[in-house]
Amino acid sequence: MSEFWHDAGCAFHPVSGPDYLPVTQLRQLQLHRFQAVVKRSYDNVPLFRQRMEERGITPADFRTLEDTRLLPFTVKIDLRDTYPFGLFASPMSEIVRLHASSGTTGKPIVVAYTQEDLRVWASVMVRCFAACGLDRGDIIQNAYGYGLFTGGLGAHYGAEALGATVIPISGGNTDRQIMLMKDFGATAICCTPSYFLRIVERAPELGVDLRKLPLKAGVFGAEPWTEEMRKRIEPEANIKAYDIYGLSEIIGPGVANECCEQHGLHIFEDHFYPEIIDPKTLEPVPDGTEGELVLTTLSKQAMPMIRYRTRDITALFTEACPCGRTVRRMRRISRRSDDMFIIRGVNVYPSQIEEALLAVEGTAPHYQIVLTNDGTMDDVEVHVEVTPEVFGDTISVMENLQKKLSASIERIINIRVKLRLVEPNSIQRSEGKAKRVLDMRKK
Ligand code: DLL
Repeated sequence: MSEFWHDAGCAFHPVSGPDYLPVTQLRQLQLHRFQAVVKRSYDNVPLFRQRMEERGITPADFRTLEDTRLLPFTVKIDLRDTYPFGLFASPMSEIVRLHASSGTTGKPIVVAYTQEDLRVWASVMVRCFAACGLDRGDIIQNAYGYGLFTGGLGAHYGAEALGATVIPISGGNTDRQIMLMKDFGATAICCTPSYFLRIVERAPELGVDLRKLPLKAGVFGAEPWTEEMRKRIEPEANIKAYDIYGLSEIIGPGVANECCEQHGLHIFEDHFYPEIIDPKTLEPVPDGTEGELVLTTLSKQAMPMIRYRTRDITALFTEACPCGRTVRRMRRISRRSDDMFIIRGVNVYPSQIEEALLAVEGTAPHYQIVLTNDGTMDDVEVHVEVTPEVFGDTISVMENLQKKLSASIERIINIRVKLRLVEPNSIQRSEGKAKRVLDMRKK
């Protein structure tokens, strides 16, 4: 990689490659790949063929990228209905890897990869790491879970393809993470932002000052996190915290990543075609407008996905990025449309609560939102940990903090919610995706 790189001010950038294609060339490539993926799906996946036939369309009808709109959306239920292998477009003899993501109910959803899919996956992960300023010579501690979850192996093969040294530690065993990070001199860590918080919290207890280690970057994703969280994390470990996005149905991690600007995630558009739709009308919205991200895979062989509704809410940027990449950026995913809960008629997202809590000094970034129902109405109580200093302070300091937090939440969501300050370390820590909402409502 190194020969393509130059110092562009804020970090090192590769100056050639698919992230930097002239836009017209990129659109041509997308169209060419889109046509191939439609044909592959039509020829090999009964569900996609049936849906095209119902609309009286064939692969020959796709002449421009806007023609994606001729196709119906694919949703998670389609993966459940065709469980386990019904959406595969390659014979099993060509499939070399399966992953699965556990849903909240019943069977997981299954995804498949050919050799070529794995090569593409590693290549998009290389682009993620490169965007975080990482290269050969870096030591990447991979604390995403290995196994059926795509995070571990996805980041692993990307880091190896980059030429970096991987520490394949997987998630959990925090004391060991900290010991190896120090002893091996890890320069980057990959994990969920909530798990990194656990590491940040534990390190001083073991006498380790993360700020003094060689660690310089965190590649954090797999769950929503906020700008406020970034502001808390970065100084604690003296690192740059980058956002990485992806989902199993599309490939796993590596769909989009922040660059050194840390302002929006570049989507690797030569492999994933993004659209933003209004989740109510299902119509595309203009660039810059918030809506649900819909993705079409442009090169996946084993399991192409056509107009997959991610449920993730974002917006595409309209302006070019100063880093020089031509692939478009999306705003960080702060929420999923199905994470929303309604309290007294108001739509609330966990990320809004996080933003409100972290805006106030004296709280630890650990919180949980507990939903209850007394038989007539839904109610919410926010539990938030206070720092040990505040916890040991007088009642009036605690009351004052409680008031400030309630006011901060009210400012953002316009309703007053119950808030409970809880003692340090009382909210369960996660090793993977954090469980922010505890739904105790009777179904
Ligand atoms: O979480 C893949 C991944 C692994 C991404 C490691 C990044 C790092 P799934 O388990 O299928 O795949 O979950 C996908 O997680 O639809 C989002 O709702 C959420 N998500 C993933 N990355 C982010 C992010 C992996 N950076 C679902 N910000 C997605 C917000 C994210 N949400």
